[in-house]
Amino acid sequence: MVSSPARPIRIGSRKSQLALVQTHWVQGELQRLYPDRQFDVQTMSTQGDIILDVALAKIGDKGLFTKELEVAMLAGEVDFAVHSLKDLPTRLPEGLILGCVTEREDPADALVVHERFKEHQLETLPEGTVIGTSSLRRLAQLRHHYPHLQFKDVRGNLNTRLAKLDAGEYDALILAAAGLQRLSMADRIHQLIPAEVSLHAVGQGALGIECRAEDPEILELLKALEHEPTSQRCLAERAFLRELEGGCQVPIGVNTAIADGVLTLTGMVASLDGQRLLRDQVSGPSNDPEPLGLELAAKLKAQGAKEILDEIFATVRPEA
Ligand code: DPM
Repeated sequence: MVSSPARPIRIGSRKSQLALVQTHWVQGELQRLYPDRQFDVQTMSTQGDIILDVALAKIGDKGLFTKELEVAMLAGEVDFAVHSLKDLPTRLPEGLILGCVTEREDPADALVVHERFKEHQLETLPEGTVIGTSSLRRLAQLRHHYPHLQFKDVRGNLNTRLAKLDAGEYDALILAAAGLQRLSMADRIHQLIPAEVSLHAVGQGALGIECRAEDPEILELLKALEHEPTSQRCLAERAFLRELEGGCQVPIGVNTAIADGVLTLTGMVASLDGQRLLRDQVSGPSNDPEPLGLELAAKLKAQGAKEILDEIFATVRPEA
């Protein structure tokens, strides 16, 4: 008997340029590794793509950029979905898991400036400079270090944001270096912001592939794209965020490094005005990353992190 040909594999993706670049990269890698299989991409819009006129922090954080893709996976319409790991909630719906984490790009935040500020660095920007960001994490940390700067919400994809900057609506933007790199716009990076000033978001710079928990065939295929050190770092970061009950829109930042089998996780929680900023660090074996996240969360809670976060939830999302 002739065995039936293997089914085509369907990859779910958002439609944004960045999402498509990321998904096509995954598709290309898998195609190269498994030349006999067929990989198709199916795109869909998510709430985060549709609601553009409301500040991100006000619409909550429960899978704004992932829900529609998750519904399609659970319905069996697509087999896995490629996300920017930082947009993937730390708690996934029943039946879905984080199947693979790919090698991380530089997770740092980057300063992008309008022409007229090209002689400046972050530390020399004058009083009243208007920085575009919708990230409470970037806002709180920059206010902490540079209280004389002004902040203004900015939404839309990277091209839209850069066009608004160039049109003069903002003096500068803070964006993830990784996103600019993936879109071949690394030349727009004016300065990489050091971790001492801005700790990056949990999972920033890595791709997370989400799939059905009970799909061994897909899980096996995805294993080939897993980058273990990135995965260990991101699992520690995600455990930290999960334990602090923070969704994607909270002033929580992290930094991780692995050396000689030891993972060091640095984390911070800040108030929106930047006046209170708690920061601490833990280290432990990199092959058991999640307890480190829990340990760091407990340390920051003991210093008042929960009170800071509760205040923010009450002011930013009174309905939550
Ligand atoms: C999340 C945040 C932002 C995105 C919040 C944060 C930035 C929003 C803004 C959770 N998702 O970082 O504190 O600055 O207004 C997003 C970007 C990328 C994935 C763009 C960016 C690309 C980098 C990556 C939006 N999601 O951060 O500049 O894949 O890590």
